[in-house]
Amino acid sequence: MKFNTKTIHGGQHHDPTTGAVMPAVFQTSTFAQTSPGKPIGDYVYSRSANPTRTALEAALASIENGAKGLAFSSGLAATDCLLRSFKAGDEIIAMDDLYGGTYRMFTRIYKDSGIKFHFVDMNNLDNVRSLINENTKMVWLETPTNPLMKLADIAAVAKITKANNILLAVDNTFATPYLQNPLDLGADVVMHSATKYLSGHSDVVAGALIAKTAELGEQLLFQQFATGATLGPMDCFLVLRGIKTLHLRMQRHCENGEKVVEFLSNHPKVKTVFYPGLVSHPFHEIAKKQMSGFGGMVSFNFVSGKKEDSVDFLEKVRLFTLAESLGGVESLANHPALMTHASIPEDKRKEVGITDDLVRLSVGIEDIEDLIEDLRKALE
Ligand code: P1T
Repeated sequence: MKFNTKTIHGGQHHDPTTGAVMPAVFQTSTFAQTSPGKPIGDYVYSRSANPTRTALEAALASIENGAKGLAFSSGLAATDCLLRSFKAGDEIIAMDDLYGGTYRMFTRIYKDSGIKFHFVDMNNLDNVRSLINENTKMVWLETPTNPLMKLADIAAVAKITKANNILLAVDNTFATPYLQNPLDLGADVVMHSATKYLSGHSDVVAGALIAKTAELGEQLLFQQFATGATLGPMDCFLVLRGIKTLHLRMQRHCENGEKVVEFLSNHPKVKTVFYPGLVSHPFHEIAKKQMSGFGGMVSFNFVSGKKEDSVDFLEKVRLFTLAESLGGVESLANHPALMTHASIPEDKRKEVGITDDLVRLSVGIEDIEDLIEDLRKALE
């Protein structure tokens, strides 16, 4: 099945009794049993499984080419579930630019429980090789990164992790499986903030893990069931509905993203545009190799280098809504240093390049002429 068919049909079937094309929202916490331990159907209690969630999890596994999909109450809940696989003394190597909430979880929750994190520039994979020792248990990639659009060569990192028997996890939120398939490139598990492109309509907070093997899927399923951050039936329905148009939306996000990049790149007030589709982007060659398009996320900074210019721009945009989050049909604009990445200490932010004049755009699927006009006016 091709990807554009999988988004609609992957893992899905009509309801055998009613013929309903979409699964019902099984808004129930529990399921009747005929005798103790003998449920009527396959379900017992909605934390362990719920039919609407089963439908979404099958769709997730299908679009990411994995053996098992799991749906969580947020992206961070999904990451948290994966991290529970590790114990004090274990070491994890991650990229040096990550979503602020992921960085906060690594450094303020799990570091205190004895797990050691290394944050490295993955442009040079010797940075990864030189850190590996017998305690190294996972490499965590976010590619492209939020907000600097850095990339890691997934296949090259996978060679290293496989040779050393280390798990490779990829946060595929920005690219989505429409543009990039980490499990096909050698990753073991994919994570999503399904709040973003997968659901696509800014109406739900959700997360996902997709395991390459059934064995890893079972381990994560146990962790999910035992800790309980599962996604509710209505939210599962919304994500499932969103996935059905993922390919169409992503196509337009990419088209609009490229046009916004072209406009910004030629604007006298704009210094650098961060977008993997730009030939000048330091990771462009990797992007061409592992992504089938460049997406709708664009960051840029100002020639003046002034925070006031970025704030002034963000106060002036009208069609772009100033808000956290990304990946919805509507265009959003964000100030990473003051908003989504404020939890990263200032010196660390500056070190990686999240400057006070950096703006991040999530380019939506509106008419591109209206979007450009909005940006033009806000940059006046
Ligand atoms: O917000 P939540 O669904 O828990 O997902 C966390 C998360 C994980 N990974 C990436 C790459 C993300 O961008 C996010 C959430 N990001 C935002 C809310 C934001 O505006 O950047």
